Amino acid sequence: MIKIWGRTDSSNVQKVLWCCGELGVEFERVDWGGKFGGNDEKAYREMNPNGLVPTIKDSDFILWESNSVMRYLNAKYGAGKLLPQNPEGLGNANRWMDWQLSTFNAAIVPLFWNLIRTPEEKRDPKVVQAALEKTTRAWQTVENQLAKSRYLGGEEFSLGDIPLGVWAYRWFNLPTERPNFPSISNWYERLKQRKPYQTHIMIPLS
Ligand SMILES: N[C@@H](CCC(=O)N[C@@H](CS)C(=O)NCC(=O)O)C(=O)O
Repeated sequence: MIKIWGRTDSSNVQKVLWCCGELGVEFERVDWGGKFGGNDEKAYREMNPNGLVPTIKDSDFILWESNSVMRYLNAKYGAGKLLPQNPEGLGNANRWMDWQLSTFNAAIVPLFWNLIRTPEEKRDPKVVQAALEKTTRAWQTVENQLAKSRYLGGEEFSLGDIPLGVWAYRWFNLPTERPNFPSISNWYERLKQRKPYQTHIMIPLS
């Protein structure tokens, strides 16, 4: 059984938990990071020099970076079933995964932190407004893709949907106004039908 270090309200840990659910991979999870601490412990840093969550251990193999962890689990326990087999679909799925980490996160994280993890009196309205505008522009890019395909990697659900799918739940539950993105809404409705999404992602925001 694999071991996962990471708190359940971390978006990057949630990706791995959702992926395990899709693949039927059993795991033991330890609350780690955030209010649980542990990231600076020497033994943890030896596994993950970034001092971040998640980290996984599968027998003697240790891996960090949430998207890489999902690709590993899919290759080892899913025979690759959660990634498109055709090069174009694979390229698309990988692109949306990488884009979430490289671009989308920078837009939405300040919004999430201000609205969910900061007491109301300490929120910065300027940061909230700027982040909302940036996030809306980022979702528009996703909307344009989902107007052309049911899922981000093509017509079938894939790992390409997980990183942004985690944030879709958060976006639709943030206490803020949102423009209407019909294709994203339809995609989100489809994600909400998935059991691992219900279990690991649709939990109170914290
Ligand atoms: N690129 C890394 C980012 C990991 C990351 O930033 N994790 C955050 C939680 S989402 C973290 O460890 N924050 C400090 C903490 O939880 O103590 C990944 O995708 O795994």
